[in-house]
Amino acid sequence: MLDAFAKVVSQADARGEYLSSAQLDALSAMVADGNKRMDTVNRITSNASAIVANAARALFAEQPQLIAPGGNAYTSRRMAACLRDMEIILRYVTYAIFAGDASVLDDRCLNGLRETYLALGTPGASVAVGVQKMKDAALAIAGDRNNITSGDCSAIMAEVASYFDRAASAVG
Ligand code: PEB
Repeated sequence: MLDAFAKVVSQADARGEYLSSAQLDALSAMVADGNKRMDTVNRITSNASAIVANAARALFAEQPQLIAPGGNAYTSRRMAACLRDMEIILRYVTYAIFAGDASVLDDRCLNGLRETYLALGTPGASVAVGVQKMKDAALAIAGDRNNITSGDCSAIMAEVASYFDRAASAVG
């Protein structure tokens, strides 16, 4: 598992090079904008259950076959597993945002997930739709301009979106 700093160091070390000034500038910009990252993680984390519950409700409204008898989220055991899966994915996305690097999400959550869903007979495409719905909710909450110092958040919002997209395309 790497963060943005360790990633740059390991890439430079693999080439036996010093850190370049472009790399130093990029990391320095990341530090300068660090409060945006922390606020984003804090907002998503403190609204995690609402993000999961609303995304799941919207998914089941769109794909009611999932909760109909015989569906992949039918019976409270499967429903619980489904909500838990969405919560796990959201949690790893918050780790990736915090670290500024996708490797924790890749290594500990997404690696082999598609195969797991195939083996379980769980529709990965539906999980991907649920992840996209979490993305929309998380972006709305993290990008809310109320009660926050106003500034340009487009870079961190695009980064947040990319981790959700990564999770969705890993299973969809
Ligand atoms: C991945 N999910 C399930 C299982 C595993 C995961 C390993 C099998 C074991 C179990 O049931 O607990 N676990 C999960 C994960 C990590 C991990 C992401 C990452 C570290 O360790 N059903 C639906 C929806 C979808 C869903 C489309 C959006 O209809 C999910 C939610 N996952 C779902 C369901 C099961 C499951 C298991 C229903 C239970 C499947 C079954 O037992 O029939």
